[in-house]
Amino acid sequence: MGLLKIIRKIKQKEKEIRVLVLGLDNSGKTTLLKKLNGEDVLSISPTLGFTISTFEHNNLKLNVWDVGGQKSLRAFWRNYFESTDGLIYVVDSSDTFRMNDSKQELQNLLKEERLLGATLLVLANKQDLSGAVSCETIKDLLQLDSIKTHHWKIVGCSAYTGLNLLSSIDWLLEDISSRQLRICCNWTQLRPITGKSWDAVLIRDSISCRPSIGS
Ligand SMILES: Nc1nc2c(ncn2[C@@H]2O[C@H](COP(=O)(O)OP(=O)(O)OP(=O)(O)O)[C@@H](O)[C@H]2O)c(=O)[nH]1
Ligand SMILES: [Mg+2]
Repeated sequence: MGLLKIIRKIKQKEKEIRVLVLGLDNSGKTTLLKKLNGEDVLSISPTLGFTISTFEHNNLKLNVWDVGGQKSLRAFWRNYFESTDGLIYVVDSSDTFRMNDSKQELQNLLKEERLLGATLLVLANKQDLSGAVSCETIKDLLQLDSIKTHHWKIVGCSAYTGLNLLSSIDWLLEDISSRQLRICCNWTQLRPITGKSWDAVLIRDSISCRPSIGS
């Protein structure tokens, strides 16, 4: 069995992947989650608190937290950081006026200790609009190249048409899985368990990335 398959199996049994979706209000967070869930995307109201959705994707169970992005609500984002495996940061690619605010909010998030282990996927949403700036431009405006603390990727997408939504989630999950695999490799290198096969080591120790005390 491939190692990623093993991790997926363990994840299914022991822990679901937790994904936090943040970004300024009106960036399209709720719309893109509804699109992924096959729901109607034309009657969506601003999120005033948060919504949790559960998805099955590539045999993994995702708990996705969609938190309202209005300015008055951003102070509450920190209440959702704990145990986050992946952060999806959504940008309205047509909202050049607020791009600097978006950059500032993202930079604040990247300083958060509780998000340090999370993979970052930036979604440059609303690429279907004629006024949308390109993914490359948004990468520069948000200064993503300066990020050294997180694995990151930016993808241009459209919550309306579905462009690139699934493939970007694929990347996020692969990155989360492979990062956990790397951490678990480190554990096994640090504390080899004699007589145990890779599978046994992985199943016992990997996903929480904590050594099992006393073994
Ligand atoms: N053209 C276009 N409009 C979109 C797209 N995604 C979202 N919208 C529109 O953008 C507006 C805001 O979408 P929401 O999904 O409510 O945005 P949000 O980020 O959840 O906003 P908050 O809940 O307030 O944080 C709605 O009018 C959507 O129809 C897209 O890909 N293309
Ligand atoms: Mg919303």
